[in-house]
Amino acid sequence: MTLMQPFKTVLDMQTGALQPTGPIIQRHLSDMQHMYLDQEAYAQILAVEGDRLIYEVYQAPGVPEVAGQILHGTTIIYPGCVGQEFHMTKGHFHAQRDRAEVYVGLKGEGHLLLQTEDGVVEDMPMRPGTVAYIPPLWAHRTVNTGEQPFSFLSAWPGDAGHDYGAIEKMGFAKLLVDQGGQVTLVDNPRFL
Ligand code: M6P
Ligand code: ZN
Repeated sequence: MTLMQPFKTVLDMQTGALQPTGPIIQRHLSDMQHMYLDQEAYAQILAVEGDRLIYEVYQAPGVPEVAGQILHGTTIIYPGCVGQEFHMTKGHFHAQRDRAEVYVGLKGEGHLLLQTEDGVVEDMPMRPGTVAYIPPLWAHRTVNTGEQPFSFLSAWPGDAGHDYGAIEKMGFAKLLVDQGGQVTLVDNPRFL
């Protein structure tokens, strides 16, 4: 391994942005076409309002994606729903299944959904100060269940990689929906 310079970034606690940052990933509604259950609501939003920004990821710059390194950054999920389903990240397994991750809640209110390959789901509410441990073998998705942006810090092994395949096809076994103002976990009818 080559010697690398230590560095720091500054986290803006108000917005969740990192400074300086590496590339910023922005995911709009159209990047998540088949991920929301209510396809009519999806099409309606695109037609009437346009391609809304769902979430952004700021990744600390210059960390090589190799074993031994710790990739880290912040995610900001903007508030809102598609149909009844709250705004969320795509969600992924680590390509190397035996790699873990840590999330720290910064601002706003959300949930971390975790799921095994067998479809067992854990639902973990997250607030500022929540430190969530995502063990190896669990897929993970975050959901903004509040009315403000929900931001969190994450750190994961440099060689973990992202595997979106299974989640893109079937989603998670459970969905977080707004039922008359109540945050409710329901079965995903598309999950087989
Ligand atoms: C967190 C980390 C990142 C991930 C991001 C968005 O910041 O887990 O690795 O990329 O959330 O989640 P996704 O990649 O599932 O859209
Ligand atoms: Zn991850």
